[in-house]
Amino acid sequence: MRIEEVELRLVRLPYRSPFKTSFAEEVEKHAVIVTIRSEGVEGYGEGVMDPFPHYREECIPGAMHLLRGAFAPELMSREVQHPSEVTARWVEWRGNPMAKSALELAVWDCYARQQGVPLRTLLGGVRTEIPVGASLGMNPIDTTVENVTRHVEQGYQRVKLKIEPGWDIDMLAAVRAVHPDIELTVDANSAYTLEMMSLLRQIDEFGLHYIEQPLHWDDMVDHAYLATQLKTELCLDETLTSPARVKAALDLKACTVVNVKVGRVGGLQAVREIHDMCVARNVPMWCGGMLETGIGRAHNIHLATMPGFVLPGDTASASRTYARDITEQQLEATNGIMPVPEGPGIGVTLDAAFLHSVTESVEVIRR
Ligand code: OSB
Ligand code: MG
Repeated sequence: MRIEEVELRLVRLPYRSPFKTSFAEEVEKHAVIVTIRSEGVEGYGEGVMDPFPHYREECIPGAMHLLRGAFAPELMSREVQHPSEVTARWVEWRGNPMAKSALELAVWDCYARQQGVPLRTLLGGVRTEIPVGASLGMNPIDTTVENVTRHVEQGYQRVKLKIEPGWDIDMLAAVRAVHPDIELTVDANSAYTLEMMSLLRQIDEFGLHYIEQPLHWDDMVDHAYLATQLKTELCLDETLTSPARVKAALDLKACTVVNVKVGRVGGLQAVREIHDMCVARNVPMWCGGMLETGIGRAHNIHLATMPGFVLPGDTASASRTYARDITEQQLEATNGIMPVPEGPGIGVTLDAAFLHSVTESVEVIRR
């Protein structure tokens, strides 16, 4: 395929309610929506960087600089035979997996649309619907218990609670008092250290399936030690930024569950490599989320159809997060099951008028 244009669009979409984690309280989404145009067909990708680097170190201004000045011009300078080869062409620019992923995803979508097949077919997906859980931001304890109850009633297959030191034991005790047996996990987004071992041992007593990223956002060694100290399994998120780092984390036994986010690991080809490695080692995976708009959410659904995604992920109903999404199709789960959007590519299209109303800036880079 010959790519003629890359469009970079910054959008700002309000959340229905603020999303509070141990690292930030966010009231709106800042997304980079990438559109590529090739032989009359468009393809869409989404960048999950934030304006400032609170989750990992990438941020929107840096990603825009690289997309505009490096990845997009390189992509248009030569034919693409297959989307799986694209990110390998950018290895001379180190790191920056989220920026690379935003553009690579658009290439996969465009290629699938040109072939007239759903993206999941190109990925060897085996499911036409995926099991989903939900990630709940931090709220007062009574609100949290109500939120858990509502999500359980809606059929979500697991509930994940955001925690931080001081926002853990009482909250978990209150949730477990009402829901002793539900599939429950916690996500600390790097808020603990090994000095807090007694707190971590208390968290260990709540029958959680796993604890997600308790320690430093780039660490493996301390997580490997922590894993020897707790009964509860560890799942890494922030630390896993490439197939090589997933391999290192598994070799070190720093985690036994893998959260895959396509942006964090550098695109769908990286996801495929991680997938095959985890399947070969019998390591359960699930698809994480970054509160994506309908574009990124649709990509997440397609990738989670691959056979190794055996645990319910975070790709919940869009309506939990947004009053109105930028896609014409609303991505909604029923009874903890998210259908895969039908049609070629990722199966969703942009709602042009609404997209326009939430756009901050647009730039088009041409061959
Ligand atoms: O750590 O999984 C995370 C959202 C933004 C940044 C990091 C995380 C999250 C979530 C929300 O937990 C998942 C979602 O609903 O998309
Ligand atoms: Mg996480």
